[in-house]
Amino acid sequence: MNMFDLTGKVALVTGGAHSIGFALGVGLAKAGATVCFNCSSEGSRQRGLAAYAEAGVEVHGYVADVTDETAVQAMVKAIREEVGIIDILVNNAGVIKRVPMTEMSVEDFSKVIDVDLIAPFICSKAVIPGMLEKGHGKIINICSMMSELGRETVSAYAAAKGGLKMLTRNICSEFGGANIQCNGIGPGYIATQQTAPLRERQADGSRHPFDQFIISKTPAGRWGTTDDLVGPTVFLASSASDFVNGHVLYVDGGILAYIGKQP
Ligand code: GCO
Repeated sequence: MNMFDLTGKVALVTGGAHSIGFALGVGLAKAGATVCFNCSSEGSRQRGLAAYAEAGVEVHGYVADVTDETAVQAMVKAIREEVGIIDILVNNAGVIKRVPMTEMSVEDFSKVIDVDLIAPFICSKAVIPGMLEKGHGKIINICSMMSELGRETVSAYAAAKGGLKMLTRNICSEFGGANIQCNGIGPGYIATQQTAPLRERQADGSRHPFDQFIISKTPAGRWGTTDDLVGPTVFLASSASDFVNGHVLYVDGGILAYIGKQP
C-alpha cells in the first residue's frame, strides 16, 4: 500500500491559482487527489485553470473571498455538490504588507490579520463538519518563519502567522479525537513573487542585501523553490501522517537551526 497515495480524496487549496498554492495543488493532484482551488476573482480562476491544464492537471476552480464566511460556506457547499466532501484543506491564501509598525495603519494591520489568520479559521470551520461526517480530515496551514521569528516591517504578518501556529495546535486539540489532523507547513525563504522585492538585483548588479543575508542564514545556501514544499505537503495530506498532529513542519533549508555563516 502506498501510504502517500491521495486517490479518492478531495482537496481544497485556498489561493491556489499561482505561486505556492499552485505548486501544492499540482503536487496533491499528482499524488491522486481531486483538487479544487480557490482564488479571489474570475480572472484568476481562468488563469489558474489554464496553468493547471498546462501542467497536465485537471482541477476545479472556485472564486470566493476567504475572509467572507458566507462566501466560503457557499464555496464549500458547491464543492460538496459538484466534487465531494472535502478531505484535505490547505489554508494557503495570504498577504503581506512590509511597513514599519509606527507607519502602519490599523486598517492595513487588520487586513493582514483577516487574510492570514481569520480566513484560515473561517475555512477550517467550514470544512470540519464534512470531515466529522466522513470520520477523517487533514487541515494544513501555511505558516512561516514568522510563526517563530520576528523581523522589522512585518508586525502584522508575524502576528498573524504566530497566531496561525496556535490555531493549528488548537484545531489539533479540539478535533484530534475525531481523526482530524491539523498541521502547518513553515516555508523558509522561497523564491516567489511575494519575496521578489527581497531578491531584486542592486543597481550595480550585486545581490539585494536581504538576499545576501538569507543566503548566509540558510545552511542549504539557497532560497527555496515552491517545489520544495510539495513533498512535505503530500506527507501531511496523506495517511502517512495520521499520528502527526499540531505540528509545524518547517521547510526552510535549515534556517531555524543555524546561527548563520560568519561574515
Ligand atoms: C519577509 C518574507 C517572509 C517569507 C516567508 C518566510 O518579508 O520576511 O516575505 O515572510 O515570505 O513568510 O517564511
